Order: sequence, then C-alpha cells, then structure tokens
Amino acid sequence: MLSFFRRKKPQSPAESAKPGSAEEHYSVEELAAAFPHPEADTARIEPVIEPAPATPAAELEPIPAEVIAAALDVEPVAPAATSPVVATETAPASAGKTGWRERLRGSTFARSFSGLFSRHPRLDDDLLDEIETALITADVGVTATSQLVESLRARMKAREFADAGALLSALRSELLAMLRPVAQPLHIDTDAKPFVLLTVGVNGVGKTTTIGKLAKRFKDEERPLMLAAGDTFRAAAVAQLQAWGDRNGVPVVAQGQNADAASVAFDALQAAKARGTQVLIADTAGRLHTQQGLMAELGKIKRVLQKLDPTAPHEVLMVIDGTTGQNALSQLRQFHAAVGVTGLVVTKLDGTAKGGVVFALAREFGIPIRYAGIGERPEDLRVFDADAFVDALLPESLGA
Ligand SMILES: Nc1nc2c(ncn2[C@@H]2O[C@H](COP(=O)(O)OP(=O)(O)OP(=O)(O)O)[C@@H](O)[C@H]2O)c(=O)[nH]1
Ligand SMILES: [Mg+2]
Repeated sequence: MLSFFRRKKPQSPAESAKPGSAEEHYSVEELAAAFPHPEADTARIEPVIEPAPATPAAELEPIPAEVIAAALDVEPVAPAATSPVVATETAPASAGKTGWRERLRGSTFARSFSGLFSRHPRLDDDLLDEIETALITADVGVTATSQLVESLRARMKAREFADAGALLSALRSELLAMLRPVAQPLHIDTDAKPFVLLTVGVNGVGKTTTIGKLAKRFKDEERPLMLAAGDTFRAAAVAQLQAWGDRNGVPVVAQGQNADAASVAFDALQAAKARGTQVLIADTAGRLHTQQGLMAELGKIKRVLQKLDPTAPHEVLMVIDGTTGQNALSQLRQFHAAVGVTGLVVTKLDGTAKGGVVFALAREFGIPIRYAGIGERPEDLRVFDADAFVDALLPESLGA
C-alpha cells in the first residue's frame, strides 16, 4: 500500500449531511491511532497540483486489521503482505449463483406486477389502469408510464392482442426496447495507460463498495490495477478502500483524511503511469448534487487528471442507489453537468428498490448502464443485462 498523509483542512459539510454517518465514525482516539498525523493544525491547505514527496509506507503505522474490519463490518482479515504491484493470490471467485429474479423479487416493480394479471385476466381498460398504477408505483415515472400505457391502449383497441398474456408480452418488449440501448458493458481501453475510472455519486449509494467489487473483477481478469482513495472527508472511507485493496492484493494510493482529493488523484495517476498499471479507479467522497462547491470539486479532480493525461478520466462512473426513486434523475442531471457522466451503476436493486427508476434513467438520459448491484458480495455486481433485468421484474409466466 502506498500511503502518505498531509495537513488537515476544515470538515466538509458533506460528512454532516450524510444520514447515519455518526454510527460509522471512529472515536478521536481510534482515528488518531489509525491515521497518525504529522501536524495538529486545522488550516486548510491550498490545492496541491505537484505531488509532494511521499512518506515511505514503511515509516507509517499500518492500519490495524480490526479498524479496517470495523469500517466494513466484517471479520478482520490479514492484509496482503507483498509489494503492491505484485499480483497476489485471490480467493477463487465464487460464481454468482443467485439469479437476477431471486434478487429482484422484493422490488416494488416485481411485487406490484405479481398477481396483477391473475387478478385481472381480462383484456380491458381496468387492466391497463392497474398496469399504469403499478408502473407509477415502481417509479418508472409519469411520462414513460403514460407513453407505455397509451401505446398498449392503442394496440388493444386495434385488437392486436388476443388476451392479457399477449398484452404482457408487448409490455415486456417495450420495456426491453427502453433498456437494450443503454445496456452497454464497460470496455477497458488498454491503449489508455492507465484507463482511469472516476466514481462519483451522492452519499452512501455504494461507490466504495462498487470499487471493491470492480477491483475483484479486474483482478480476476488479471488486469494490473490501482485504487486512489479520493474520499478524503472521512478516515473510515480511506480505511474502507484500503481494506478492499488489501483483500484483493491491489495497491491503494492515499493521503489520509482531509487531503486534497484532486491531489490524491494526481499522485495516483502518476504512480499508476510509473508502474504501467492498466486500470486506475478513483474513489470520491459522496456529495449532494445540490452542493455547488462540492460539485465543482469534481470538475477540479477531472482537470487535474487531465494535466497528466488529456484523455482522462476515460470513464466517469456514476453510482446510483436503486432505492432512491425519481430523485435519481436530478442527481444524474447535476453530476452530468458537473463532470460528464459516461456510465452508470445502479446499486441495491436486491433490497426494497422500486426498480422502475432504471427505465426512467434510460429513457431520460440514454447514458450506458454498466453494472447493477444486486447484493453486497463481490459477485453481486453484475454486468447490466437488460433481458435478465426485465425478466426478473416482469416474468413472462405472469401472463400464463
Ligand atoms: N444490498 C446492497 N447493499 C449495497 C450494494 N452496494 C452497496 N451496498 C451497501 O451500501 C452501503 C454503502 O456503501 P458504500 O460503498 O460505503 O457507499 P459510498 O457511496 O461509498 O458512501 P460514501 O462514501 O459515504 O458516500 C454499504 O453498507 C454497502 O454494503 C448493493 O448492491 N446491494
Ligand atoms: Mg465511499
């Protein structure tokens, strides 16, 4: 692990804005032990463009495994003992055995539709009204829902459907047609040296967890990889990323809490270039899309990366919490304006997510959806599959 620390700047408002963040924090003593700080003052440092000389990792106290484990709420694990760039053995990836349908069963979308066709087996306006209500409840959005239902109504009046099952098939096809164009997997351009992936999103959506899952995926694909701990607002965020790095034998460039995020990104890109790393993934602090200063900081990270590589970042991956609902649209609008989002990950689709927001995002923005998070384990980050997704929410068998 490459790790070095800088002076403190005042606490970010993003931290206090984060619901439930208090429980995730360490005591002052734990933080002091985890992140020994050379200076005690709290003056804000000016943005650092040129990287400062790094303190050799050997001079730093390692973060105790218990502290890292506490950040992740898991059993402590022994960190990788080898040099960062040397590939270490990773546990064999257990295949994601649980299917999309099983994981998305609890979604509002799936629950609203299960039973709908058996309650309304007749092909009539009541059935269409029920479908409209189910789509709205599942957060597909008013405009997309109206379009879908009116199209079905016109086709029903034209006697295109023999029965309710045929109407269900038509609805499935229309939903698929909305998603297929955005189901574009992430392509790692190996000519980019390295391919820089910048993750962004509001607080708690699953950015760091997604990075950990991607680290495992890319490591399994034998891609030389490096992580940048660009969430410098919380010490626990650095520890969380370092834990994922340690687990997967992936080096993490960090400067500790309150360092300048753009400086971390710059240092990491320099280190990645020097080591011939293929992929660099940069974490960033969660921020509300309405916090203009913090949104502008993302633009700065991007500009600083471009000083070293004008084509970086090669992917701005926005992570969206699938339980968010229609607010996800304004989040994406703001992040896209600030930093140019090129791909999406929709997480937490396994829980109580409504599911429909994926259609609203696809319809409104047409930005590629790269991955879906359908659980907390590394193998639960799935390449977004439009067919599997629609099939899970609205199985063909419902109309039988
Ligand atoms: N069920 C489920 N939980 C997830 C998924 N992805 C992330 N989580 C959980 O969401 C919580 C927040 O994840 P983080 O990765 O810390 O989120 P973050 O966006 O980095 O948060 P900040 O850095 O605080 O903004 C953790 O408890 C994760 O385990 C998912 O696909 N499904
Ligand atoms: Mg995070």
